Amino acid sequence: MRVFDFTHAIVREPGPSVVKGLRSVAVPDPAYEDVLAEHRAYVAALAEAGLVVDIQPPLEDFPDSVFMEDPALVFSEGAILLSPGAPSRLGERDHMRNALAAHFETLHELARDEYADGGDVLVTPKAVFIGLSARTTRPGAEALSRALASLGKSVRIVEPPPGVLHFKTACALLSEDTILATPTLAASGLFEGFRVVTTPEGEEPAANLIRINDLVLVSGAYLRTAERLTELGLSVRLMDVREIAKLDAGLSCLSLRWAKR
Ligand code: CIR
Repeated sequence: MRVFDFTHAIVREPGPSVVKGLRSVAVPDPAYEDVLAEHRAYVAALAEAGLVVDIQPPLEDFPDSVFMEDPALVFSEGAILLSPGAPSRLGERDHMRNALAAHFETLHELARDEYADGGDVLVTPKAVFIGLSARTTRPGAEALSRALASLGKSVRIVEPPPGVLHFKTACALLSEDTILATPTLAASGLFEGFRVVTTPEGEEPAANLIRINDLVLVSGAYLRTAERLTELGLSVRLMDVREIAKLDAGLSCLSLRWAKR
Protein backbone atom coordinates (compact mmCIF):
# COMPACT_ATOMS: atom_id res chain seq x y z
CA MET A 1 0.00 0.00 0.00
CA ARG A 2 1.51 3.36 -1.05
CA VAL A 3 0.98 6.49 1.07
CA PHE A 4 -1.08 8.03 -1.73
CA ASP A 5 -3.36 5.01 -2.12
CA PHE A 6 -6.71 6.10 -0.73
CA THR A 7 -10.22 4.68 -0.55
CA HIS A 8 -12.07 7.45 1.32
CA ALA A 9 -12.21 11.23 1.62
CA ILE A 10 -14.10 13.84 3.62
CA VAL A 11 -14.89 17.23 2.14
CA ARG A 12 -17.07 20.11 3.30
CA GLU A 13 -19.34 21.86 0.85
CA PRO A 14 -18.71 25.62 0.74
CA GLY A 15 -21.55 27.86 1.93
CA PRO A 16 -21.95 31.49 0.81
CA SER A 17 -19.64 32.74 3.60
CA VAL A 18 -16.67 31.01 1.92
CA VAL A 19 -16.11 34.21 -0.09
CA LYS A 20 -15.05 35.90 3.17
CA GLY A 21 -12.29 33.36 3.72
CA LEU A 22 -8.81 34.40 4.83
CA ARG A 23 -6.34 35.55 2.18
CA SER A 24 -2.75 36.73 2.40
CA VAL A 25 -3.09 39.21 -0.46
CA ALA A 26 -5.96 41.71 -0.49
CA VAL A 27 -7.77 40.36 -3.56
CA PRO A 28 -11.52 40.85 -4.20
CA ASP A 29 -13.87 38.15 -2.91
CA PRO A 30 -14.20 35.13 -5.17
CA ALA A 31 -17.61 34.47 -6.76
CA TYR A 32 -19.61 31.99 -4.64
CA GLU A 33 -21.23 30.19 -7.56
CA ASP A 34 -17.81 29.62 -9.12
CA VAL A 35 -16.29 28.36 -5.86
CA LEU A 36 -19.21 25.96 -5.55
CA ALA A 37 -18.79 24.73 -9.12
CA GLU A 38 -15.04 24.24 -8.63
CA HIS A 39 -15.71 22.34 -5.42
CA ARG A 40 -18.27 20.07 -7.07
CA ALA A 41 -15.85 19.30 -9.89
CA TYR A 42 -13.20 18.48 -7.27
CA VAL A 43 -15.55 16.06 -5.49
CA ALA A 44 -16.35 14.44 -8.83
CA ALA A 45 -12.61 14.02 -9.52
CA LEU A 46 -12.12 12.32 -6.14
CA ALA A 47 -14.98 9.95 -6.93
CA GLU A 48 -13.55 9.23 -10.39
CA ALA A 49 -10.21 8.46 -8.75
CA GLY A 50 -12.06 5.73 -6.86
CA LEU A 51 -12.74 7.37 -3.50
CA VAL A 52 -15.89 7.14 -1.40
CA VAL A 53 -16.52 10.79 -0.52
CA ASP A 54 -18.27 11.92 2.67
CA ILE A 55 -19.66 15.40 1.94
CA GLN A 56 -20.18 17.41 5.12
CA PRO A 57 -22.66 20.32 5.17
CA PRO A 58 -21.47 23.96 4.96
CA LEU A 59 -20.55 25.81 8.16
CA GLU A 60 -21.57 29.40 7.61
CA ASP A 61 -19.84 30.60 10.80
CA PHE A 62 -16.51 29.32 9.52
CA PRO A 63 -15.71 30.69 6.03
CA ASP A 64 -12.49 28.65 5.77
CA SER A 65 -14.01 25.36 6.91
CA VAL A 66 -14.14 24.16 3.28
CA PHE A 67 -10.37 23.70 3.64
CA MET A 68 -10.81 20.41 5.47
CA GLU A 69 -7.15 19.50 5.39
CA ASP A 70 -6.08 22.02 8.00
CA PRO A 71 -7.91 21.00 11.22
CA ALA A 72 -7.07 17.25 11.07
CA LEU A 73 -4.75 14.53 9.82
CA VAL A 74 -6.06 11.11 8.88
CA PHE A 75 -4.43 7.72 8.33
CA SER A 76 -5.59 4.12 8.10
CA GLU A 77 -4.43 3.73 11.71
CA GLY A 78 -6.45 6.64 13.08
CA ALA A 79 -7.00 10.40 13.03
CA ILE A 80 -5.48 13.40 14.79
CA LEU A 81 -7.55 16.47 15.55
CA LEU A 82 -5.32 19.52 15.09
CA SER A 83 -5.52 23.03 16.45
CA PRO A 84 -5.54 25.45 13.48
CA GLY A 85 -3.16 28.39 13.83
CA ALA A 86 -5.63 31.00 12.51
CA PRO A 87 -7.83 32.19 15.41
CA SER A 88 -10.92 32.37 13.15
CA ARG A 89 -10.50 28.66 12.35
CA LEU A 90 -10.11 27.25 15.86
CA GLY A 91 -13.86 26.63 16.19
CA GLU A 92 -13.74 24.25 13.21
CA ARG A 93 -12.30 21.66 15.61
CA ASP A 94 -15.63 20.74 17.21
CA HIS A 95 -17.27 20.15 13.83
CA MET A 96 -14.26 18.20 12.61
CA ARG A 97 -14.31 16.02 15.73
CA ASN A 98 -17.91 15.05 14.91
CA ALA A 99 -17.10 14.38 11.27
CA LEU A 100 -14.14 12.15 12.17
CA ALA A 101 -16.05 10.20 14.82
CA ALA A 102 -18.12 8.54 12.08
CA HIS A 103 -14.98 7.10 10.47
CA PHE A 104 -12.23 6.64 13.07
CA GLU A 105 -12.12 4.66 16.31
CA THR A 106 -8.71 6.06 17.20
CA LEU A 107 -8.77 9.84 17.53
CA HIS A 108 -5.86 11.76 19.06
CA GLU A 109 -6.32 15.41 19.86
CA LEU A 110 -3.84 18.28 20.16
CA ALA A 111 -4.49 20.77 22.98
CA ARG A 112 -6.09 24.05 21.88
CA ASP A 113 -2.82 25.96 22.23
CA GLU A 114 -0.73 23.38 20.36
CA TYR A 115 -1.09 25.00 16.95
CA ALA A 116 -0.59 22.97 13.78
CA ASP A 117 -2.30 23.10 10.37
CA GLY A 118 -2.63 20.03 8.17
CA GLY A 119 -1.38 22.18 5.28
CA ASP A 120 2.04 22.07 6.97
CA VAL A 121 2.18 18.27 6.96
CA LEU A 122 3.59 16.27 4.06
CA VAL A 123 3.21 12.51 4.36
CA THR A 124 5.93 10.51 2.60
CA PRO A 125 6.96 6.84 2.83
CA LYS A 126 10.17 7.78 4.71
CA ALA A 127 8.69 10.21 7.24
CA VAL A 128 5.91 12.64 7.94
CA PHE A 129 7.34 16.14 7.43
CA ILE A 130 5.97 18.92 9.63
CA GLY A 131 6.89 22.40 8.40
CA LEU A 132 7.00 25.24 10.92
CA SER A 133 5.03 28.28 9.75
CA ALA A 134 2.93 31.19 10.96
CA ARG A 135 0.22 28.56 11.59
CA THR A 136 2.31 25.68 12.97
CA THR A 137 4.33 26.49 16.08
CA ARG A 138 7.24 24.48 17.49
CA PRO A 139 5.14 23.28 20.51
CA GLY A 140 2.33 22.37 18.08
CA ALA A 141 4.73 20.47 15.83
CA GLU A 142 6.21 18.62 18.82
CA ALA A 143 2.77 17.66 20.15
CA LEU A 144 1.81 16.50 16.67
CA SER A 145 5.03 14.53 16.43
CA ARG A 146 4.10 12.64 19.62
CA ALA A 147 0.60 11.92 18.30
CA LEU A 148 2.09 10.67 15.02
CA ALA A 149 4.56 8.45 16.91
CA SER A 150 1.64 6.82 18.70
CA LEU A 151 0.24 5.93 15.26
CA GLY A 152 3.63 4.41 14.37
CA LYS A 153 4.84 7.26 12.13
CA SER A 154 8.32 8.73 12.07
CA VAL A 155 8.53 12.50 11.84
CA ARG A 156 10.85 15.23 10.56
CA ILE A 157 10.13 18.73 11.88
CA VAL A 158 11.57 21.17 9.34
CA GLU A 159 11.95 24.91 8.96
CA PRO A 160 11.04 25.76 5.35
CA PRO A 161 12.15 29.06 3.81
CA PRO A 162 9.61 31.80 4.67
CA GLY A 163 7.20 33.33 2.19
CA VAL A 164 4.45 30.71 1.88
CA LEU A 165 1.30 30.13 3.90
CA HIS A 166 1.83 26.41 4.43
CA PHE A 167 4.65 23.94 3.80
CA LYS A 168 2.49 22.19 1.19
CA THR A 169 1.85 25.48 -0.59
CA ALA A 170 5.33 24.79 -1.95
CA CYS A 171 5.63 20.99 -2.24
CA ALA A 172 3.77 17.73 -2.85
CA LEU A 173 4.56 14.03 -3.07
CA LEU A 174 4.49 12.82 -6.70
CA SER A 175 5.54 9.21 -6.19
CA GLU A 176 7.12 7.13 -3.44
CA ASP A 177 10.53 8.70 -3.99
CA THR A 178 9.76 11.95 -5.82
CA ILE A 179 8.70 15.34 -4.51
CA LEU A 180 7.55 18.34 -6.52
CA ALA A 181 8.81 21.57 -4.92
CA THR A 182 9.25 25.21 -5.78
CA PRO A 183 12.86 26.03 -6.69
CA THR A 184 13.29 27.90 -3.38
CA LEU A 185 12.12 24.96 -1.28
CA ALA A 186 14.01 22.46 -3.43
CA ALA A 187 17.23 24.45 -2.81
CA SER A 188 16.71 24.32 0.96
CA GLY A 189 18.00 20.74 1.08
CA LEU A 190 15.11 19.54 3.26
CA PHE A 191 14.33 16.65 0.94
CA GLU A 192 17.58 14.75 1.17
CA GLY A 193 17.03 11.17 0.02
CA PHE A 194 14.26 12.10 -2.44
CA ARG A 195 14.33 12.91 -6.11
CA VAL A 196 13.10 16.51 -6.33
CA VAL A 197 11.34 17.88 -9.40
CA THR A 198 10.88 21.66 -9.46
CA THR A 199 7.98 23.76 -10.64
CA PRO A 200 8.75 25.78 -13.79
CA GLU A 201 9.53 29.47 -13.29
CA GLY A 202 6.35 31.45 -12.68
CA GLU A 203 4.35 28.31 -11.82
CA GLU A 204 5.30 28.01 -8.13
CA PRO A 205 1.66 27.75 -6.91
CA ALA A 206 1.32 24.54 -8.98
CA ALA A 207 3.23 22.78 -6.18
CA ASN A 208 -0.02 22.52 -4.23
CA LEU A 209 -1.29 19.45 -6.06
CA ILE A 210 -2.31 15.99 -4.91
CA ARG A 211 -1.55 12.50 -5.97
CA ILE A 212 -4.50 10.14 -5.43
CA ASN A 213 -3.92 6.53 -6.40
CA ASP A 214 -2.65 6.72 -10.00
CA LEU A 215 -3.94 10.21 -10.69
CA VAL A 216 -2.37 13.62 -10.02
CA LEU A 217 -4.76 16.57 -9.69
CA VAL A 218 -3.09 19.78 -10.87
CA SER A 219 -4.40 23.33 -11.18
CA GLY A 220 -5.39 24.02 -14.78
CA ALA A 221 -3.61 27.37 -14.55
CA TYR A 222 -0.17 25.68 -14.71
CA LEU A 223 0.16 23.88 -18.00
CA ARG A 224 3.97 23.74 -18.05
CA THR A 225 3.93 21.91 -14.71
CA ALA A 226 1.29 19.52 -16.06
CA GLU A 227 3.48 18.87 -19.10
CA ARG A 228 6.53 18.22 -16.90
CA LEU A 229 4.57 15.67 -14.84
CA THR A 230 3.16 13.99 -17.95
CA GLU A 231 6.73 13.64 -19.25
CA LEU A 232 7.56 11.84 -16.00
CA GLY A 233 4.88 9.30 -16.86
CA LEU A 234 2.24 10.57 -14.41
CA SER A 235 -1.47 10.70 -15.23
CA VAL A 236 -2.49 14.30 -14.79
CA ARG A 237 -5.97 15.71 -14.44
CA LEU A 238 -6.34 19.48 -14.73
CA MET A 239 -8.70 21.14 -12.28
CA ASP A 240 -10.18 24.62 -12.42
CA VAL A 241 -9.50 26.19 -9.02
CA ARG A 242 -9.14 29.82 -10.09
CA GLU A 243 -11.70 31.21 -7.63
CA ILE A 244 -10.74 28.99 -4.69
CA ALA A 245 -7.10 29.97 -5.28
CA LYS A 246 -7.98 33.57 -4.37
CA LEU A 247 -8.24 32.28 -0.78
CA ASP A 248 -4.69 30.86 -0.87
CA ALA A 249 -5.97 27.36 -1.52
CA GLY A 250 -4.70 24.63 -3.78
CA LEU A 251 -5.74 21.04 -4.36
CA SER A 252 -4.56 19.30 -1.21
CA CYS A 253 -6.44 21.51 1.24
CA LEU A 254 -9.97 20.70 0.06
CA SER A 255 -10.12 17.17 1.45
CA LEU A 256 -8.88 14.65 3.97
CA ARG A 257 -7.97 11.35 2.37
CA TRP A 258 -7.22 7.90 3.77
CA ALA A 259 -7.20 4.21 2.97
CA LYS A 260 -9.73 2.24 4.97
CA ARG A 261 -8.44 -1.17 6.04
C1 CIR B 1 -6.63 29.88 5.22
O1 CIR B 1 -5.95 30.90 5.18
O2 CIR B 1 -6.67 29.15 6.20
C2 CIR B 1 -7.47 29.51 4.00
N1 CIR B 1 -7.94 30.71 3.37
C3 CIR B 1 -6.67 28.70 3.02
C4 CIR B 1 -6.23 27.40 3.59
C5 CIR B 1 -5.46 26.60 2.61
N2 CIR B 1 -5.06 25.41 3.23
C6 CIR B 1 -4.09 24.62 2.76
O3 CIR B 1 -3.45 24.92 1.76
N3 CIR B 1 -3.84 23.51 3.44
